[in-house]
This record gives sequence, structure tokens and C-alpha cells, in this order.
Amino acid sequence: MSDGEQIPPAGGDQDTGPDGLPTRPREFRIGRAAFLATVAAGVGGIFVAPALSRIFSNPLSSLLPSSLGDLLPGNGWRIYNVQDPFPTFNPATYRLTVAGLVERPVTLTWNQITALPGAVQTSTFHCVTGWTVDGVRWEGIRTHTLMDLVKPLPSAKFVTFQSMEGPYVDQLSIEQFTLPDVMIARQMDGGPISRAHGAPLRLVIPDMYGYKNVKWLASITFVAKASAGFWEQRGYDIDAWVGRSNGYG
Ligand SMILES: Nc1nc2c(c(=O)[nH]1)N[C@H]1C(S)=C(S)[C@@H](COP(=O)(O)O)O[C@H]1N2
Ligand SMILES: [Mo]
Repeated sequence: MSDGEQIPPAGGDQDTGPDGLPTRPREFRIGRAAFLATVAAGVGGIFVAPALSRIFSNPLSSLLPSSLGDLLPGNGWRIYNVQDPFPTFNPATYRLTVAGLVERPVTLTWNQITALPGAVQTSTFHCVTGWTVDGVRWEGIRTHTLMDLVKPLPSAKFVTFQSMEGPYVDQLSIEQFTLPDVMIARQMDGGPISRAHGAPLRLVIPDMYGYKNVKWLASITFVAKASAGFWEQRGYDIDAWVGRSNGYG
């Protein structure tokens, strides 16, 4: 089974979403609930009525295999990845490269990353397919902290975020990157970011749809030219402002 789901390509004529279900949120949830009920029946031998809230709070979910538990965290999140398996975080070998058009490129170890000053914020997370999670508590490194460290050159106009998950990449303009509520998150809801949610680091930009919030960060590169991210190559807007971008959210 897949570790996660993929969001669908955007576009005028497309009407299916992850798992081939309709993208409109209501139908989407019903389809998902029915899927979960079927799985729960298979694992526990008991059929659970397909009401999403009851399923998510049902103790049966703790009996699900771990990859499925990751898929259905039970708090409104849906776990997405574009390649199996999820990347693995090893604190001893993990490196974050921050480089490109900068005076002082760095490759940071996990110890160095944890030593950087951090900030906390609570923000709402919106996926472009229509689901939202309120009150997510993030702890992480503010982008000005990283900029002070590497000192981008004047020619740097965009910032590219490469995931440890090979094909997944996205980009922000420098202006977007330096918005006050953007961070490189180290913690989520009071603990380390889980593997499914992008351990050990994910980009957080609450003003933009989820697909900009790259999980399993491997590198941050300052560049001169714009380039389309994974979902943008598949039709989603490059500027993914919540409420002002294409998609269904
Ligand atoms: N590496 C990577 N980052 C990613 C994705 C992905 O598939 N791979 N999906 C994006 C999308 S579309 C959303 S909505 C969020 C979902 O976050 P979650 O999987 O932690 O719920 O992650 C974003 N970051
Ligand atoms: Mo998303």
C-alpha cells in the first residue's frame, strides 16, 4: 500500500482527486470515510459507520498498520507524498544545504540546526483540495535567521526548496520567503515533526496552500530565476495564496 496520497493535477476539466475521488470536499470526505470503514472492517472485523468524525476518533484506528496510521492521523490532516517510501531522517547523517547565490553557503548538521534560534507560531493550514487544519503550532527557524547566516547576493530573487523526496520541489520569491510568518519548522504541535509530516524539517508558509509547504527538506537554494514546483508543473498556480489561487480550496 502507498504511504500516502497524491493530490491531483489542477485544470479546468479535471474533477478527480487523490485516489481518483472527486475533489469537491464533501464528496471527497465521504469517499475517504467509506474507504477507511472498509479498511477498518478488514483489520478489526467490525464495520464502522462511515461518519468521518466517528471513524477518526474510533479506537480501531490504533489497530491499523503503521503506514495506514500515518495516512490517517485523526486530526484533520491528510498525509501526502509523491514517492514511496517516506524519506527517513537520521540525525547523525542528516544535512541541510543552504546555498546558491549567497556569500556564505552552508551545510548544516542536525546539531547545528537545533542550535539556531527559533520562533513559535500558531497558524491554519490549507490544502488546495479543500481541507483545513486550524491551530497548528509550529516551532522553527525564521527565514531572516537563515538569510543572516548565508547572506544572499542581490542577484538572488527566488528560493528553491528541494525535498529528500526526490521529485518534490517548490519555490518562493524572496519577498514571499521573508513574510513574517514563514519558517523552516523543526517542531509541530509541541514535538518533533513526525516522519509522515516531513521529519525533520518542513517549510511553513501559512498564507499559501499546502503544496508550497515542502516536507522532508533537503536543501534551500537561492537562485535568480523562477521555476515551477512539482504541483505547478501539473497546473497549480505558482503563487498559491490561500483564497486567491486555482484549485478547490
Ligand atoms: N515532499 C513533499 N512535501 C509536500 C507534499 C508532498 O507530496 N511531498 N504535499 C504537499 C501538500 S499538497 C500538502 S496539502 C501538505 C500536506 O501535509 P501533510 O502531508 O503533513 O498533511 O504537504 C505538502 N508538502
Ligand atoms: Mo495539498
